Amino acid sequence: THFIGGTRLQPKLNQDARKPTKSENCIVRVSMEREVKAKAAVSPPAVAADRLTPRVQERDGYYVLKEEFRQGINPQEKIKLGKEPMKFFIENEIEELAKTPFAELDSSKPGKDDIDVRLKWLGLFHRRKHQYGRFMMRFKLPNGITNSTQTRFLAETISKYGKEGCADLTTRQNWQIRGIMLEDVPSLLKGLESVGLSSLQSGMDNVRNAVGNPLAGIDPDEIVDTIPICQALNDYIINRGKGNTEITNLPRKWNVCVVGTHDLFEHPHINDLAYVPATKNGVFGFNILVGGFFSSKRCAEAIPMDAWVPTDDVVPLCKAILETYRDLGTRGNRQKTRMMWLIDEMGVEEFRAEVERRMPSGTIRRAGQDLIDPSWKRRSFFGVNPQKQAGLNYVGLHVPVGRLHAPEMFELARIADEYGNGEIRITVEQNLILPNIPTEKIDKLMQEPLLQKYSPNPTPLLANLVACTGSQFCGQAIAETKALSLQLTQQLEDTMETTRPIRLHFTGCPNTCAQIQVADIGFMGTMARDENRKPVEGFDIYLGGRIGSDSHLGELVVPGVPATKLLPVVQELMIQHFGAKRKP
Ligand code: SRM
Ligand code: SF4
Repeated sequence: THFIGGTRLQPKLNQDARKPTKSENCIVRVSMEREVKAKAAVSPPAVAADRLTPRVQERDGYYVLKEEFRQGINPQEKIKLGKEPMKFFIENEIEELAKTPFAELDSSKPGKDDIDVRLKWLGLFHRRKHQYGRFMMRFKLPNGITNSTQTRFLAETISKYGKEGCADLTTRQNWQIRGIMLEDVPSLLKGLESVGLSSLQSGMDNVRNAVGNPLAGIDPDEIVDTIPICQALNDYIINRGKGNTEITNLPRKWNVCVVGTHDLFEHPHINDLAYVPATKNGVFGFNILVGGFFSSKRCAEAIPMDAWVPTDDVVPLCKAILETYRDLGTRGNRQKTRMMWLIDEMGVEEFRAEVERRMPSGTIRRAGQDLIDPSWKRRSFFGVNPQKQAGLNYVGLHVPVGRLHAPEMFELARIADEYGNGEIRITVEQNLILPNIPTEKIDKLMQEPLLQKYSPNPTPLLANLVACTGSQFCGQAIAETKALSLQLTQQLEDTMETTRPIRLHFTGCPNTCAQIQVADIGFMGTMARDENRKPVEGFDIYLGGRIGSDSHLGELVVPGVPATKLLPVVQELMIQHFGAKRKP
C-alpha cells in the first residue's frame, strides 16, 4: 500500500494503463454523483403520447417556449423568454446596444442579462469576474480549418487591445480571442464577415463548432474527407452566417462531430451527435452515435442510435435530431437538460422514431457496417508528414496550452502564406497543423524562429498537454490551469523518464472543458486543504481515460490535492500506471 498526497492508495495491479483492469482503474474509489457510463443503454418504457407534444412554437420567425410548458423552467429559459437573443444580430439591435454606455447597461437586470447572457448568441462572452467590461469572442470554424487572412484579422483585432488581447486554440478545433470592447462589436462583426468568419450561435443554448478530422483531405489513410461535411453542417447550423432561428432555442448546448479516420481524433464518444463512417449495402454513409456529453453532474459516452444515413442525409439528420431535441427536451433543472437526458427519458428507440418522423423521407435505415479499424494505432501529427498529394507535407506544431498573442499570429499567417497555401488547421488538443508545404521548402521552414516556440517536435509530456482557460479569464474556474499545467509538466519532464505518451489534461472546474475524463491523467480544479486544513486551490485527479475505439471515461482516483503538492502525486501515478521511471 502506498501513501501519496495524503491519500491511501491500493497496490498497483497492472503496468499498462491503456488496458487497465476494473480495480486498477480506480486506485481509490471515491463516492461520486458523477456517472461515467451511459444510462440510456437500458431503455425505459415508451413515453405517453402527450409527452411527444412539441414544447416550442414559431412566433414572428423565432422559436419560443409555449405558455403551458413554462412552469418550473430554469433562469436561463426566463432570460430567453424575456427577449430573443438572436435579435441582436438578425435585427441588428447590437448597433444600439454597443452605443449604450457599459455602466448604464450594467445597472439594470435586463442590461446585465444582455451583456452576460444574450450576447453569447453572437459568440460574445463577458469576462465579468476577471476582465470586467471585456469580452471573449468564440467562432464557428468547421473542421478547424482557418487561413492566414483570418489569422491576420484576428491578430489585428487583439493587438488593438494591448495587454488585454490574446487568443486561444480550443478543445473544439477553434479560435477564441479576448479583450474585446462592446463598442467595437458592430464593426468587428462586419470585419469577420469580410474574412469569412462567423461568431454566431457559439455560446449558451446553441450548437458548438462542428469537429472533423484535422488531417481531412490530406491524410493518406483517411476514410472520408470530413471538410465538406462539416462545412455543410455549419452552413445549415448558422444559415451561412445569417443565423438559423430554427435552432437557436435549444434546451442546452449541443456538440457534433464527423469522423474521418480510424484514429478517431474527433472524439465521437463525447459528442451529442457523431457521424461514424459505415457502409450499407455497398453504399458509403455514416452510422449514428447520440448523447455523449460532459457536465459537472454527469458524464456519458455516446450510444448507437441504430441508424445509418448516406452522405446526402447528413444535414437532414442533424436537423431532425436538433428539432427533436428542441421540441421535446426538458427545460427545468439545467443539469438535466442535455440531449442524453431526453434519450434516457424516451428510450433510444422512441427517440429514434421521433427523429425519423422529422426526416424529409420519414425514414432512417438501421445501422450499417462500421468502417473503423478497432486495432488502429492512433498517430501523432507533430513534425513533417507526407500528404496524400505527392510532394506536399503537413507539419504539426505544438502551441503550449493553446495560447497565442498577436505577434505570433502575424508570424503564423506569414509562414502559412510563404511555405504553404495560407491554410492553417487547429486540433482539439489545442495545437496547429500547417498543410500543403512542398518538400523542398521544409528545411527552410524548420529554421523559422516561430518553430522554436511552436515546436514540430515537442517533448513527450508537453506534446499531449491540454488545459482549459482556467481562472485567468473564466469566471467559473476554481483553479488556475494554463500556467500551472505548463510548470508542472516541465517539472515532470525534468524528473521523469517515460517510454510512452501520457496525455495530461487540466480543467479549472467540473464543467471539464479540457475533457479530463478522456485523459490518461486528468486534473479537475477543486478546493483542497493544505497541511493546516486551510482551504487552497487544488485538483481532483482522474485516471484511465482512453480515446479511440477502446474509449473509456477516466475516474476519480485521488481527490483534493493542493496545487502546490501535485508533483510527487503525479510522479507516483506515472510510475505505477505508465511505466515511468525517475531520472537519476
Ligand atoms: Fe466549455 C462553459 C471554455 C469546450 C463543457 N466553457 C464554458 C465557458 C463559456 C464558461 C464561461 O462563461 O466562462 C468557458 C469560457 C472560458 C473562456 O474565457 O475561455 C468555456 N469550453 C471552453 C473552451 C474554450 C476550453 C478550452 O480552453 O479549449 C472550449 C471551447 C470550445 C469551442 O470552441 O466551442 C470548451 N466545454 C468544452 C467541452 C469540450 C468539448 O466540447 O469537447 C466541454 C465538455 C463537453 C460537453 O459539453 O459535453 C465543455 N463548458 C462546458 C460546460 C458544461 C456543460 C454542461 O452540459 O453542463 C460549461 C458550463 C455550461 O454550459 O453551463 C462550459
Ligand atoms: Fe472555465 Fe471550468 Fe470550462 Fe475551465 S472547465 S474553461 S474553468 S468553465
